[in-house]
Amino acid sequence: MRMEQTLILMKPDTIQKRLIGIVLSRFESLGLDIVAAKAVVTNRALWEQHYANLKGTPFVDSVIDFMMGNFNNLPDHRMYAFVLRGENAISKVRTVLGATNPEKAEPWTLRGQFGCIKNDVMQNAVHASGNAEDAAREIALWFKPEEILP
Ligand code: IDP
Ligand code: MG
Repeated sequence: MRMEQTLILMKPDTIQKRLIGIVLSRFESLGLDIVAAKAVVTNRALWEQHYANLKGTPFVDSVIDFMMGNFNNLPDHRMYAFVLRGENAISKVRTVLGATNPEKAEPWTLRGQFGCIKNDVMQNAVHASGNAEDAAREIALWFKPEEILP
């Protein structure tokens, strides 16, 4: 068992469907602590850094458009970001999150329940860090050290 931190972002489909509370509740139920939380107006430069690991893929630009809310007609480029902390937080969250493609996600997972049921891999409810290296990079990108509980 390892004490870990992971970055959570509520994707525009979750924001639009007003499911943030339910999603957060599922993470709290895992015994994880919310150690940072904020609402942010994002810009493309931030997303390009966040999705540095997707650079060069044919879909990175459309993922960024989607995350900026351009598909959902949200009133601004808002995003809700959280840091969760706990034993094996990264893998616990990924297990509850389910497969990237909601159509392939198990029905008890967040993506299985709240992702787009049609084969739209973009509308998959939540971003969560994939591994410890990504988590450290992503948390440093979205939060200043003093915004995270000690
Ligand atoms: P993850 O969110 O499960 O970690 P990643 O492979 O890191 O999945 O991809 C980041 C995001 O990019 C996914 O959540 C999904 O929204 C989008 N994505 C992944 N693969 C594709 C694809 O083949 N076409 C379009 N969008 C994709
Ligand atoms: Mg990923």
